[in-house]
Amino acid sequence: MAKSKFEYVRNFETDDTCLRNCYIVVRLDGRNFHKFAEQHKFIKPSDNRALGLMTRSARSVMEELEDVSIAYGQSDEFSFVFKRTSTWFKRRASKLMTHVASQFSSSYVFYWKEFFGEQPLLYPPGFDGRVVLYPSNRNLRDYLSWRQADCHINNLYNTVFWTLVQKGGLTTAQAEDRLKGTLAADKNEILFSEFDINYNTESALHRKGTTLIWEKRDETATKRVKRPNGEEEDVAVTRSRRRVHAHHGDIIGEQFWEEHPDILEDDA
Ligand code: DGT
Ligand code: MG
Ligand code: MG
Ligand code: MG
Ligand code: MG
Repeated sequence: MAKSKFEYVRNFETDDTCLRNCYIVVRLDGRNFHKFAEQHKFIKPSDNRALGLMTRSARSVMEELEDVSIAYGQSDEFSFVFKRTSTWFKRRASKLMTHVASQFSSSYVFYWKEFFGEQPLLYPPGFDGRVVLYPSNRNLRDYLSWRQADCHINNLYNTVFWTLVQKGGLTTAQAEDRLKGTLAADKNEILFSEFDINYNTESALHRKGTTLIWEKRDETATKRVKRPNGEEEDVAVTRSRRRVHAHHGDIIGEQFWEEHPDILEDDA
């Protein structure tokens, strides 16, 4: 086929192929969610409807796109890890990132009502995206540990802060003052001695965030079958199905990785 004289403009496209052998991480973060949370009356400090919707949208990304082996989310962010051997979209960073961002954003709007019910969505939310490559299993684990540590630090702070305000009667300015310079141990102590709250038994979803992975599990369903004699009967059929499962445990230590050895690929 003859090429048009305009064809040359293709050469202006830049190559953004992700380096081979590296895990490709796409992290999304809600745009201006400080304001979005206020306007949609998110519960402080953590709103289970908002977290549930984030997780539902991330699940849609994993189910609709190829090669995401693990995703981790907290607050208004979610990270998606593509297998290091993935050749999806020829590993083009812009394609991967925009597919993740658009699938996530449209799902967030699509499933809004399932989580927020009568609370209307007041304007179309947006998410920024970035791509980061990690060449080793250690680097990838440290990345995920970094995000979970961030979740912990923010959640501990926010839990004490809002407890001081909501249960302790402090103003937000007083609570901020009270927490200035305190360490994690001090914050745990305030919760425990002043409010009888043991931080470690607070919601795991809030303390640890959400990890999504693919897992094979047996699922049993009843199926109606027709016997040779013409009679119908219900029989139990068990199938092993691969599904996205949510975890709210620690991913910094060894245990999670020992229990799920398929997520990381060999460092070669
Ligand atoms: P950005 O990301 O630079 O466009 O700006 P923001 O405002 O999205 O800032 P970011 O991402 O650093 O912080 C997330 C904001 O979202 C933070 O202000 C708290 C809010 N947020 C996230 N989840 C919840 C929630 O469950 N409840 C409430 N009340 N706020 C939340
Ligand atoms: Mg930000
Ligand atoms: Mg944000
Ligand atoms: Mg954020
Ligand atoms: Mg097209």
